[in-house]
Amino acid sequence: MINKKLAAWVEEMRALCTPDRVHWCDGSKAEYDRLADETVAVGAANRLDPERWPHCLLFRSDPSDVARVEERTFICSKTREDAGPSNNWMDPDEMKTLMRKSYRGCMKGRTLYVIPYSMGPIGSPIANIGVEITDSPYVVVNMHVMTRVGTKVLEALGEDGEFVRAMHSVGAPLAPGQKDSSWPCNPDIQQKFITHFPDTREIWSYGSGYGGNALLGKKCHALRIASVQARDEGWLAEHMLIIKLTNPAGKSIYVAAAFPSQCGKTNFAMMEPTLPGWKVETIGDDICWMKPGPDGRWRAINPEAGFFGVAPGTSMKSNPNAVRTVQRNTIFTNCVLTPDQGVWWEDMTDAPPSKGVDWQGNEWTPASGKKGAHPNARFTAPASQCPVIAPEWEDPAGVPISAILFGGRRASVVPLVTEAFNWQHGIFLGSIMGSEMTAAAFGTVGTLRRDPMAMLPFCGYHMGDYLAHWLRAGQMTSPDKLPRFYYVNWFRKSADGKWLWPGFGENSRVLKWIFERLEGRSEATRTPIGQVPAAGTLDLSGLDLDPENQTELLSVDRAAWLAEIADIRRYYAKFGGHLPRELAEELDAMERRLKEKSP
Ligand code: O2Y
Ligand code: MN
Repeated sequence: MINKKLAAWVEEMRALCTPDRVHWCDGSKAEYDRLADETVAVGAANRLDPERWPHCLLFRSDPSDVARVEERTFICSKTREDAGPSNNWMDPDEMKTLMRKSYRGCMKGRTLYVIPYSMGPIGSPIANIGVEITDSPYVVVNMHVMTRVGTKVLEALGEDGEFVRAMHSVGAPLAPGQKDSSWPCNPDIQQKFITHFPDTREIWSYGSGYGGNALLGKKCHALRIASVQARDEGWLAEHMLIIKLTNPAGKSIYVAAAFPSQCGKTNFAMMEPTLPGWKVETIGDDICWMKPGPDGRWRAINPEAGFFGVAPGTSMKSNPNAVRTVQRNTIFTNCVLTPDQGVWWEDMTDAPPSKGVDWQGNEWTPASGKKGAHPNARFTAPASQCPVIAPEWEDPAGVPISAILFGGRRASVVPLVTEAFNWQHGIFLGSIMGSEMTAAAFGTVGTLRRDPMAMLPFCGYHMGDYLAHWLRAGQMTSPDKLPRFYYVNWFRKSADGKWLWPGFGENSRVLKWIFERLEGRSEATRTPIGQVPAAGTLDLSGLDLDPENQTELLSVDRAAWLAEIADIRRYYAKFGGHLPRELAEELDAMERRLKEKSP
């Protein structure tokens, strides 16, 4: 028996969008294969060489539709105040009136697909169900990979279960006889809308078919809507990867880590440690939902079932496990098509192919000096194919988190690793984290964008209230069960602009120090900003690091931090009365410590 609210909602949207057909997705392999064949038959996708790239597809998007669009993303909570200063806001009724006009008749000539999906293993107490309506077969096949889709979800939903309503249209109706484009969308940026109604747990997306704008289970549901559900229900929905870390003695812990977009989260989540005997296994590469478990520890699941990773820069050097993951059953978007029906992207191999077809469908050679793949080209691959996926990655009970890492790209000021003094101080460190921009899309390259807990673009309510929720979370379990916080920075540079830290697999050295801190086996030195590794406790064996660099990596430059304080005060002022008093006190306390003669 179909869920009554679902049946009514689908009928309402069908009547509004007037598609030619309605298809309820069952989530089967046959369904995936049929849709894949259809996209190839109409010229929307290329099938890659079945010998070398079995069951892989390549799509090319419209040049206007290549990434998330923050400026067209709205949080339509009841009041502007609820959405806070970091979100675009519009009154929910006004937004719906406006968007209904766009949705009216928008699926003419197309199929309306109903995709029941579960974020998290079906039946897990931490998982949550959504239903996406879309007119994009690209979205359907991607949702098959990124979430658990189909009849089994409808069964779990039952007749009266609640679900997140995720409405999507590419916004490109077809007149009778009109030939479809290979990437239908509304190319006018002002006509793209990625809107969220957190109070009613709804998402309405229009005009874009790309990634986070269209695969609504990911950023829209699992972060923006879920962060509000988590606030209301007493749990945490975070922009964090999750790894399992095992020491040479075979003891394992689980670590979550928040890094802003473009900071190498997927690489870190699949890292091959350089330290002998240490092992990193993947639970998730982007999103983490955590609830207090029956044992009083914070238990985490990866709500996703696949990876939607950035292709350019992914190589056997930077992330061999991602390269191995995407060899089959993978959907590529905006990569180069090689003459042998394979895919390529910048920095995938030392030598580029002699020629190919670029992401815009034009003949391309490396000598052209142009990029062949779009910088935000993507692979969509099943998590189960990752060679280092942890066996328990789908455990419905989740995994207990021992440590939470925060980090960003900071060329100066922030040491390699700093341990927070306590929960409140950890939230403070998470609230001041940020990254120096690498893409002009988000501001001037090199300028610092503060991004508390990497959630700035993904929090469905006021960031000040969000930080207050984190402080409350510290009271939800006994203090000895709480994870500890670490602020990390792999991107520090010397005065002459050279990287001080090699990064990648060498980051396992920092993980080893954290592991040993949690076991009470490693020493730390107290500084005004937190605890840094005591001399000799960070394992640098076999690493050819200049002793001066070693000192600089862990140094706390008081003058630079005092300048940072002034910037944080300006940043905090944006939160107005929503800034938790505890965080203002932490800032004052850090300033006092920095001005004291000794730590
Ligand atoms: O550009 C997009 O639509 C994707 S953005 C994305 C994808 C996977 C994981 N993280 C992100 C992000 O922006 O944080
Ligand atoms: Mn992300």
